[in-house]
Amino acid sequence: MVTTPSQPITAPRVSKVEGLKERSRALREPVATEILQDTTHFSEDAAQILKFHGSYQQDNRDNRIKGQEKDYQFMLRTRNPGGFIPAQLYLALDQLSETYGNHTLRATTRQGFQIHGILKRNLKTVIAEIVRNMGSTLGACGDLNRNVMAPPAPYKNRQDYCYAREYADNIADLLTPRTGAYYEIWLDGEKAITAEPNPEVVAALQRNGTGTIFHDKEEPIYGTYYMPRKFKCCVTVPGDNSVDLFSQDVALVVLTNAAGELEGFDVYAGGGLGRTHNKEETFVRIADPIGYVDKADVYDLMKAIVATQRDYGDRFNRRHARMKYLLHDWGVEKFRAKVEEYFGKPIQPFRPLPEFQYLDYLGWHEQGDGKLFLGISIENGRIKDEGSFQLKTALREIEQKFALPMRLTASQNLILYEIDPADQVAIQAILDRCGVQRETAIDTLVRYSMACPALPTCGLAITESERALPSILERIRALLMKVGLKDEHFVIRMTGCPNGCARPYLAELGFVGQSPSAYQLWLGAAPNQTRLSRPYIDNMEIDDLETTLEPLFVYFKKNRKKRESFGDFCDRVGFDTLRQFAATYEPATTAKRTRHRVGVYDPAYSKLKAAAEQHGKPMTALVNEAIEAYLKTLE
Ligand code: SRM
Ligand code: SF4
Repeated sequence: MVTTPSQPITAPRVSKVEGLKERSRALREPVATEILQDTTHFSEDAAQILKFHGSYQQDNRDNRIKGQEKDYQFMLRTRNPGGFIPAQLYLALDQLSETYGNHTLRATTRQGFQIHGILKRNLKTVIAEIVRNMGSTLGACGDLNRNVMAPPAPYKNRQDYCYAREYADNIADLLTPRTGAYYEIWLDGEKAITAEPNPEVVAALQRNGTGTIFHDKEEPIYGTYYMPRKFKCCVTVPGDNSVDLFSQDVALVVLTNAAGELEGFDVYAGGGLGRTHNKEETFVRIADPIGYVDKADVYDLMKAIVATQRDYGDRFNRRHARMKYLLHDWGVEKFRAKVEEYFGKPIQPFRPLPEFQYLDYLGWHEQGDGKLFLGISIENGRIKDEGSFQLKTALREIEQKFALPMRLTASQNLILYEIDPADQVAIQAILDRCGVQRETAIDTLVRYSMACPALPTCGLAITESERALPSILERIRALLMKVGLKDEHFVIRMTGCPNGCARPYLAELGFVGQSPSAYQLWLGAAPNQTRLSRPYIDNMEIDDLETTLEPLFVYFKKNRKKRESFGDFCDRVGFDTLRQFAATYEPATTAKRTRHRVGVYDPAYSKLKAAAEQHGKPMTALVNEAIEAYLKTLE
């Protein structure tokens, strides 16, 4: 029996950000006033509201000098459901990053692009240019629904994939902020040319149901206060976990009938990875199965879930304001019952699903209609030109010549599609000439790794991440060689703080910034990202990487089951066993411990990189040769 929603409890006190949202006049102020001022940066209050427009105020932390003004700059993030980037938008972003940014583009872990390094005086030009080129940054950050993810594979002959992309677009439309502030501030009121919204979405927006819609003309779903915190969704298909669905606030799984027609969706809710060191009220959580919904009801169910979090999410403690805490505090049954009150009917039982797989879609594939698609690996998502590696130039040349649509992936890579088979050789030749490695040549540790940006742009970073991971992966590969696991690979992810932007808690080996030169080590997640990892070491100095990991790898080699992955193994044997073995472990060879510094400034790393370029060899090949030469000296 479903009742109408009870009145949400009004929090006696709310956080400062709630007041800012209320006074912002639907996200207009103080941004509208301060953008006109000739200053290098916004006030703190305006910077909070600016996030809803897709921009973060940052400073280059490498340039901080005590007593001097910070080197202020802005990060802009695009919002493109399912990672879709038309060729025209890509070329515009490429040009904007050259003219106004730091000459790089960064593919994010939620299928968006970021430009870093924009000055305040150029922010309006850059946003306006993005919108005029079919893009948007509205709602890419802030307390509302973020970029909606979907599998990036552009299959044309798989109806389920087509539905996943279509519904990701529609849910993004449903939950887009309606305020006119964005166009008033950045385009002087000029309206963007966008595709007509889906009529079912328009109808859903007008249907009040049982309290899901506010009587607020400007923001019918969000109302004056928007959401208590960020909100994240994805739509995927059975078996495809290219979107890390268990980390999402809401994940929908497309279910089709035998004829391939859409029937409805399985629904998961309550995932989230952000946490704070030493704050026990914050923790990582994977999404729970909530139930099944028919396709006709999916928008109403999404509205009901959003309304539940909107009205009952914690508006006082922002650390505790994500929907995962509501699920944790209430339990699934109570959460489901509250959602049903808004939904107006019972949610149907969850339908069984096959096992999920992690898929990265790198390399050449048929897209199902005679055309091809190509997945290109972007190390840590950074599209740049550096020495003989000219990925940015290659993509520009390809887009100028072939105007291919693009889909960004949730693992910071990209897919070019609609490729005429006659153009395959020419496209591959551009990539080869520009030093972009084919997926088969990439070290598998690199292929399955991710790092967040961290220093120098992220204001919350405690340690290096993007700049440190390449040298750390080299060291791990060398260690695997040493213990006789030369071809082994597993998912490694690193973040510069516990917020978890590169989803390290779903990696088999996760590094989480703990103090300037130390990381927490998380182990035991499933290789298909369906189980969380757990903290194995709280504070590992990066110098101790080899001494920490070597016993684990040796024990893994000796005791793993056939084809058991590192994450599954650590989970199965348990951390007590691993710790016991590590405590008594004597390295077979007494390899001298070397001092390592974190990041691109690591002298050993820079030397190796220069040698690799000079000899035209991958860095791993040089490391392997050096290890083999060293081992020979011991024989
Ligand atoms: Fe994130 C904050 C970068 C995906 C959890 N994230 C930030 C900020 C904006 C730092 C800040 O608040 O000042 C980072 C900007 C760094 C920079 O210099 O660019 C930042 N987050 C990123 C990106 C670019 C990382 C990347 O390697 O690609 C990702 C952008 C995705 C996008 O296109 O929208 C990114 N962030 C994530 C994810 C992964 C995901 O969404 O799938 C998470 C964990 C999942 C989750 O939300 O539970 C994530 N970011 C956070 C949090 C912790 C939120 C929480 O629940 O406590 C923060 C801090 C905050 O919100 O207070 C944060
Ligand atoms: Fe910044 Fe932390 Fe996110 Fe890395 S994980 S980008 S350091 S907030």
